[in-house]
Order: sequence, then structure tokens, then C-alpha cells
Amino acid sequence: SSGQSRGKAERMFRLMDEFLKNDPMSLQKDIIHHVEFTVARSRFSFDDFEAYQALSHSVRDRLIERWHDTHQHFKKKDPKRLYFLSLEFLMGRSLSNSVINLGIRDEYADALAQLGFEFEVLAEQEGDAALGNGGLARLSACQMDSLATLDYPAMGYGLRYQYGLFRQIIVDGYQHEQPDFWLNFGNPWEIERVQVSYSVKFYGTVEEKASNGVKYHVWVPGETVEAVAYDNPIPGYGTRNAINLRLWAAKPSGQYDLESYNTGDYINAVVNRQKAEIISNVLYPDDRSYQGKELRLKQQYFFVSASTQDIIRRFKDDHDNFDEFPDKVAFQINETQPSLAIVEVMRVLIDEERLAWKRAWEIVCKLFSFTSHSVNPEGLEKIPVDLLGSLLPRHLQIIYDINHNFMEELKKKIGQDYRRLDQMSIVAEGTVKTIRMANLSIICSHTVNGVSRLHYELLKTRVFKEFYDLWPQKFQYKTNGVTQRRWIVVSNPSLCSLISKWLGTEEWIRNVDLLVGLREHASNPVLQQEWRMVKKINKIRLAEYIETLTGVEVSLDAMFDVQVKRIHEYKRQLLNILGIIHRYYCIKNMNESDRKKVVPRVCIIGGKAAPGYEIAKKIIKLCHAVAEKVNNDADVGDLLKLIFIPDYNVSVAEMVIPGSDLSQHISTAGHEASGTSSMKFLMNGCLLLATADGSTVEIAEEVGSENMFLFGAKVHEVPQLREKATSEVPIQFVRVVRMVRDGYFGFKDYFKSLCDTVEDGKDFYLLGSDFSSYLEAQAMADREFVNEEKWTRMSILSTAGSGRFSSDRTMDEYSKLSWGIQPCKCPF
Ligand code: Z16
Repeated sequence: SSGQSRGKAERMFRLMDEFLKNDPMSLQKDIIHHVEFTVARSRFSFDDFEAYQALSHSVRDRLIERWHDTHQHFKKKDPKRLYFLSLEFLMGRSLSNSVINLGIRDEYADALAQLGFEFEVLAEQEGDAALGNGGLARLSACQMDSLATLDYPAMGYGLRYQYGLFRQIIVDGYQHEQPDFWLNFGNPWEIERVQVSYSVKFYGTVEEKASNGVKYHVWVPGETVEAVAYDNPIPGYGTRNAINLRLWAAKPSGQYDLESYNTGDYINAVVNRQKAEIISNVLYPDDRSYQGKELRLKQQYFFVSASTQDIIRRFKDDHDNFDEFPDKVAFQINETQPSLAIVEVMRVLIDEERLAWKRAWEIVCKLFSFTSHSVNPEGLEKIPVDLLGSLLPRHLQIIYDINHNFMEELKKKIGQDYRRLDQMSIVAEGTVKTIRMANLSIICSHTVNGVSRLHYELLKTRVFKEFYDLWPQKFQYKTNGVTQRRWIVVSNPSLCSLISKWLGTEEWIRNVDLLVGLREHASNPVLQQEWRMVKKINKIRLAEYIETLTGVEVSLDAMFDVQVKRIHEYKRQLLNILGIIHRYYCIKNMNESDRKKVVPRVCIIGGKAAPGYEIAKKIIKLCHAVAEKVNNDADVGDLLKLIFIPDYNVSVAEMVIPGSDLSQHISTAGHEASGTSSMKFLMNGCLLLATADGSTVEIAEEVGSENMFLFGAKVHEVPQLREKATSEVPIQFVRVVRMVRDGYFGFKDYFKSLCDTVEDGKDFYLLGSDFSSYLEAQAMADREFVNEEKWTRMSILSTAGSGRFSSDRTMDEYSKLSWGIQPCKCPF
């Protein structure tokens, strides 16, 4: 009978192929069909945006086909599945990525050309899906791409925010935030599933009941909100598999408050119901600081509860014994925001499925794998007990019970060491009593992951030391990676073709280890010539973008030196700007012959500051103030330009990264958990100027430190340097800070507090003590850049050494070491 059903499945696949053909004529018919009947424009008159919409809908049809087949296949095979829970996914655009992963980009390009459209132009019409802040959120997106490509039976869960990350606009050099209502023009990449919805409860009280002498708890909620599923197909590359990213939107619940309708206040009753939607309204734009806001906690529980109900419903469709739950389900907790899932599963098992505590606890302990992305213990999430108790009264009880059991067990092991017991407790006493979400996550997970080796060392010795001493076997690391599909194939098509040509295969797109094959050609003058050509093409594209955006014309012969990431004091954009001021000062004070030796630079900085982060906003303003002076100084000309790229996001990154020569990753050692943009630059053959922090340590091992520009204090030196009463701050540093302080770039009063952050003795991020070594690394980069051959070789070796930093490798490691899942490939 299994042969029979296989035969039936194969017939179905063939039938599907009949529906959706991929030859240029069928594609054209399809696009025109969607112009007429989906977009509802006449086929004789539609613009680029409407063409993009129609095109996307025809791609969407093909995605849905594979997504259905994958769903069926997983259902039939019933493998253990991974559920990836994250409050943020930074997907960016979908069109190019989709057609490339579906393997029909060229077919579409041909079809469009025959209709008089250019694929690239239509792809530019799409806005970004920016449902996340930065590194952590983009990491989730890269990992989804890898999970799909590697055929893992995985599914992502998150929130469908109506407003994504704010748009950054710059007015007179200051950042302003504007709402990102990304759904304004429709979203062809999601499938609304009105029939897939769950009720999520909030507030209320807990009642104790008993049946047959067994006590149990009933949570009587004070408010109920509906979670409706929106599914986003994620196609794998070179496979039929397409997995699902399910995002939840909040809607008013089906239950009505009859009272208010009866009292005749119909209008108010309807308006009040609508308030439910605010839960999924807007993404919080702070990427680190934890604020203890009720709405944020509501968002967390809302998506966790809906996801958990969905996962348990799916399990119960085919299974009736919860002891099998851990054989079929793995939960991945991305940072602590989804960690209420642990408590929620426990609650469902004991209160709703009525399992005994001990049995439920044993099951829960096998389910969760937790990844930490932070290095700063101060930044860890602490939820006020009062807040949690009022919003989720039953969960607070369960947390107390988990903590009580843990404390008892711990006392048996370590005795009455109250300081240690205190540190490890989930409940933190203090003026405001709080719940430590990281402690909860560690205690209830089977694995705790770091995102780079160095980060793992810091977790073990600092952030979670007490827990490491107790459970060393729980701690692991899986160095982050990024997907080469988006970061080379989609964003750098010229480099993609060049690599395939020299490796003689496209197989590296699925097996990125093959990139090492470029090493043997690194000195080949023919490859070198072609490699420089590709870089030139990408620099032209970037230069044009810069000119339309800022009006500044930049020289293609200059070194394009880029730092793009969220603005943070620890990431030290200020160090970069002070270095640029130093360069400016030197150029101004040079004689003619020295001036001829200056290597021209275009310094590019981009990134958003959290709306409430004053110092970060001042850094943005300083960048503009310096740019204003430098870019308009006739003495300087093409020798130095400073460009701030506004509204840095995924699609801007796709253009900036391939066009850069050098990129900066210059955080104070011990502050960047991993860093992932470095990996994207590396893949694109950009050289790295970096501190030994996060993943750059491992990058240096792969490409060789002689092919990078490393500088600055090491992690173990940082504490001593901070201790020093007055560190040896070089005169150059004092001078450039003085220039800002004295109003050389204007805005004297405004920049005062910024200058104060790097005053001797207060310079927490050690800009002063790293300054000399930073300038040396920069001088080294200048020297190597003029040696074209050597530079190109280093560039090729960067790409060649980037294989380890693919999220394909990361996902394989997680699957084997944490999740225990295996590939489940849908037949073609
Ligand atoms: C975030 O993006 C990261 C850490 C964090 O605590 C919160 C947010 Cl929103 C970043 C890390 O800073 C970065 O080093 C790392 O590469 C990234 O997460 C992915 O792990």
C-alpha cells in the first residue's frame, strides 16, 4: 500500500507540473493573468510596480505548490521537527531570492524581457520586510534559508508586526524615525490563514479545583485575543522543499462582551474589541535594552502561546502519548524573548493535559535548546514579578514551582552557599522583584548555545559562570553563519558567475566548502583581472547610489571603506569618525609631495540608532558634521570623502557590501557576541579591519591573520586597561577629541556629552587606548591597497576562506548537536 500511495503522490507531482510550467511563454501568460485578475489592471496599461505585483503573484503560485508538497511529505514521514521561535525575522526582499532558490530566475528574466520589462528593475520595486532590528533578526532569516535548503523538517514562528523597524530619515544631520507601514501595498509573500487561529488568554485569576482527590488549576482569563496565522513560504535552493515561517497577527476574539452590547453602547463595544490588534502592531526598536513594558510582554506571550497550541495540535493529530513529544518536537529559543514557551508547555501539560508534574517536567527538560546572543549581564531580560503576575498569573505560579524545585536540588549539591543560590535563582529579590528569563531558559533547556567560540568562553567564565560550573555539559557553541544564497548569489551576481566559472561548478551554492578551491587561483593574473572587474562593477553601482542619495561624487579609484551596523557605543563608530578626523587633519597639514602619496578613501558609515539612545544619535550627527566639512574642503578633494548612508537595511546592505573594499568590525574586545556582517563582507571579497572580538577570531583562523588588518586590545587585556587610572592616550587622540569639543565641526554644546564619554578615565570602550593601534592598522590597509596584486590576492583568499561562515554549517551543527533532527527531502 505504501507503493500505491507513492504512485499516487508521483501522479500528483506530475499533475502539478501541468499546472505551473516554467517555459518563458507560460511564465508570460501567468504574469499577464495576474496583471488582469489579481492586480486588476488592463494588460495594455500597467506600470513597473504593478508588473512587480503580478510577477510576485506568479512566483507565489510556484512557492505555494512546493510548500504544499513539502507539507504533505512531512506529514506522511512524520519526522522529528524543529520549531524555531524568534520575536524577530529580518527577511528583506523576497522576489529575487525566491526565483533564484526555485531555480527559474533566468526563465523569468527572459519572459519579462519579451514583455518589455527588466527583471532587476521590477525587483527594486519591492519594499523590505523589516520585522527585526539587526544581527539577531537577520540571523534568523539566514537560518531559515539554510534549513529549507538542507531539507530539514523545520518551521519558524514569530510575530506579524504591522509596522516593522522604523525608517531612518536624516534632517540637518539628525536622525528622525518614521513608521514603516510595510503592508500598505499588499504583501504577496504571505498566505493569510483565517481558519488557523487560536485564542490567547491574558490576566484573570487562577482557581484551584480537585477531581477524584487530585488537585488541579484552572486559569480564568480576564481578556482573550485571537491569533491568526500568516504563512510565509521559505524555498530551499536546489531542492523541492519549501518550509513555513508562520507569523501571528492579533485580532479581536470571537467572544463578545455581551454586557456592553446590551447596555446599548454598541459603537464603544466595537471600538474596544479592535484594541486587541495593538499586540501585533509594532516592533520594539531597541535592540538590547530591556524596558519592562507590558505590551512587550504581551507580544512575547501572544506569539509563544499561539505557537505552542499549534505545535501541540499538530502533535496530537498523529500521537496520543506525550512521552513521545520529545521524539517528535524540538524547540529552539532565540534569545530569551520566547522563553515563556517553556512555562507555557509546562502549563498545558499539567493543567490541560493533566499530566503529573514530575512527568511533565521530564518531558519539558528534553525539548528546549536556548541560544544566547548577549555578552552583557546587565542587558539580560528581567520581568517585574508584579507585571508577570497580573498578565499571566498561572505562569508566575509555575515559575515559582520550577524555581523552588531547582533551589532544593541545588542546595543538596552546593549546600547553603547563599550568594550562589541567590545568583542562580530565577526570582531576583530587590526593590523590584523580578524574574530572570536567562536563568529560566538555562535551567529548563538541555543545551545553552553561544554564537561564537569567544562568546562561549565569555558565557562560561562571566555571564553564566555559576551555571557552567553546575552543568558544564549543557554549554556549547555554534558559530554563526550567513547564507551564501542571499549574500553572494542574490546580491552579487557578477561574483557568483565568476566563482562558478573558476570552480567549474555551481555546487558551492549548496556546498560552500568548495569555495576553498579558489585558493589555488588566488595569484592567477587572469582571475585577478576578472576579480577586479567584478569589484569595479559593484563599486560603480554603489557610487551611483551614493550620488543620487547625497549628491556627493566619489572616485572609483578610492578605497571604499565601510562600517554598516546598528549604532552602538561598543561598536565604536565614534572610533571610526575620530580616525577620519585624524586623516583629515593630516591631509590638511601635509606638503605637496606627501599629499601625492595619500591613498584616496571613501569612508562610508550607515546604521540606525535606537530612538531613545541619545549618544548613538549624537554619533550620527557628528558623522554628518564632519562629512559637511571634509566633503566641501577643496584642499582635500578626492583624497577623503565621508558618506553617511541613511536608512540602512537588508536591501541597502545587498548593494553596499559587494561594493566595498574594506570593512570595519571594531567593537571593544569582549562586547560583540559574534557579528555577522563581517561574514557577508568576507564572502564578497572585502578585507576586514577588525578587533579580535566575536567571530573575527575564527575568521582570522580561516583566512589567516596576514590577510586581515587586526588591531586593538585583546579580551583579557580589557579589564586591566579599564582599571588604569590614566591610560596612555596618544596625542593624536587628544587632539581629535579636542577639535570636536572646541567646535571645529560646529554644534559645540551638542557634542559635549559625546566627548565626555571618551574622556580619560571615563573611556569605558577604550577608544583612547586602542587609537594608535587602530591608526596603524589603517595605515597598513593603505599600504596594501596600492599593491593591486597583493590586495586582489587577499580579496580572493577572503572569499575562499569564508566557507565555514555559512549558516548551512551552523544549521547542520544545531541539528546534530542540539535538535536531533534529520533531513526529510521532498521528492522532485
Ligand atoms: C542582537 O542583534 C544581538 C544581540 C542581542 O543581545 C540583541 C540583538 Cl537585537 C546580536 C549580537 O550583537 C551580534 O554580535 C550577533 O552576531 C547577533 O546578535 C547574532 O547572533
